[in-house]
Amino acid sequence: NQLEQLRTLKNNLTRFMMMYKFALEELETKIRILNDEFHSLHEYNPIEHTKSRVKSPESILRKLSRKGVGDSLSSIKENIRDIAGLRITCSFTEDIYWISSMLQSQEDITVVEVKDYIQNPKPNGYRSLHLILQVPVFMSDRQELVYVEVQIRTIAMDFWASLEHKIFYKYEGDVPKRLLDELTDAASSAMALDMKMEKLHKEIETIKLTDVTHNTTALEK
Ligand code: 0O2
Repeated sequence: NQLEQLRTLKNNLTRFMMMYKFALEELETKIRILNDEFHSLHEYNPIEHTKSRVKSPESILRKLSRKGVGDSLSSIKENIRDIAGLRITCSFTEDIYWISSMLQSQEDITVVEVKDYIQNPKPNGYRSLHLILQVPVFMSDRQELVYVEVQIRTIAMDFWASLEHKIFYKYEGDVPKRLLDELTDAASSAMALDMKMEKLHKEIETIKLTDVTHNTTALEK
């Protein structure tokens, strides 16, 4: 009957959305392990923070109609690959590539797509490394390969993207030219800051290494 059908639909939908939550939890654990291991070896955390979200049903529907694809669960699963989103904010640009390669080399992860907006920033100045991954999720009666979009950026890239996002929404996409120019200019400043911070960080690492070598040699004498 109709009530039974509704109940089945609700259960299917709940399980569908839960799959994305589980995939995010798995990835977050992987990231925490990498961060803790890195910290114990190098005495600093490459990851400042992570943030995950499951896309809202409204946003999924908007994207479906923008892409002009069907709204069955199998179509949503295949066509909307950022239902599960994980954003990783790092200290330095080189940490972004380290985390990305560590994730990509894990056996249970499939790399579907890599978009490098750091090597190739968007015309507005947006920079970030995007990975579309597939993560296996084991449930009581089946295994699902779940798409997750991972965005990896520095604090400066994240600062810029959050402000740009707010401005874009405030003006509903029709941002005045003066503000667009200022945003592009701010993106260059953010890039310059990233380069300067990374240079300083490398200098400090070299000094730390020289100190260790010096102390070890002194101990051996
Ligand atoms: P939200 O609310 O953050 O989820 P695709 O997913 O491949 O169909 P697209 O746009 O080609 O669509 O993917 P892309 O370029 O990888 O961008 C996807 C996400 O990256 C966006 O998600 C944003 O989070 C972020 N992003 C991309 N370009 C910009 C930008 O110019 N400014 C800012 N602030 N963020 C950007 P959503 O779904 O648009 O939004």
